[in-house]
Amino acid sequence: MKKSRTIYLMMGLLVFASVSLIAEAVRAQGTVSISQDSALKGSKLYMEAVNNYLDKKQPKIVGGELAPIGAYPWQVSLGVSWIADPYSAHFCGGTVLSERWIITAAHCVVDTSPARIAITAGTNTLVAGATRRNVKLIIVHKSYDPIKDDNDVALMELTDPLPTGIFIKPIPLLTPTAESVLLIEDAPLAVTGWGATEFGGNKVRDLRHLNKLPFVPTLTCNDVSAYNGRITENMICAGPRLGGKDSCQGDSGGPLTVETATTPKLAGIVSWGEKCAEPDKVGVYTRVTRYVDWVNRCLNNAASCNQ
Ligand code: 4AZ
Repeated sequence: MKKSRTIYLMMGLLVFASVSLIAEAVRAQGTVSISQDSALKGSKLYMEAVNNYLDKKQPKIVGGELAPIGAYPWQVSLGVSWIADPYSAHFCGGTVLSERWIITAAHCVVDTSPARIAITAGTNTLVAGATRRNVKLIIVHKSYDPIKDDNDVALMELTDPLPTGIFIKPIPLLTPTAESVLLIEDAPLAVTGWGATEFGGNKVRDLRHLNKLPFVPTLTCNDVSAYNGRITENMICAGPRLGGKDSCQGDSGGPLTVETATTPKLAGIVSWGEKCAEPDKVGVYTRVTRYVDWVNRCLNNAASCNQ
């Protein structure tokens, strides 16, 4: 009698323990959030694209126009690799440097592993069927400073080469010597992207451009009415001081180019700004000429360039 009671008590305890364990497991599963799932981690912009996609939200160049087809064959879209629709997947822009290399902003790809990104190239319209490539290596500049937005530059190596031709074409980097002649007050620059057409607005399916964005000298851009000393020697500014025309959210990482006597050159990378298209708060771009040697070293020998 006493023995069987002990057995019943033990069995009861066992059942209680198992049920509690299962309940705990179910509860734990319910509380796993996107940000805690290490398989779903990425840069802030990457996570925004993921969350918009999961929330089924419609997924931003201000004051621009549709870019002519094939006019910017170096432009690519950085997308979330597991989202099939390139428009929903899009979270940043990038620029083709060669068949296997893309340059973008560090803030687009920091904290994001290569397998989570796919690039779309050779198209103005972000639709299925466009050329897509996976990424095998991300090199974020070792001096990237997310607080000051300084050295906002990164390189990505693709797993397979891009078919270069009329619609996909690398663009050369602007050199420091050319820069001193070309980047002068009000020199017309071009910026492109699938980003928002207003601050807080949606990204767009068709590539847009601004092709007469005036270069703003650093002295002006650092004025108290503008960025009050936040523009470092690794940044350039472009945009009308009255506002109205600017790059915006979703354009980050994309190209700012300058026409030369021969072919256009990459002068900047969309980096930051206070809101978009506001008076005095013109767009701030990574100054590409500062990284010509670094890029060349990385493209030659990715293993040793970041020291
Ligand atoms: C952004 O949030 C962003 N006006 C990009 C560019 C600019 C502002 C914000 C420049 O990605």
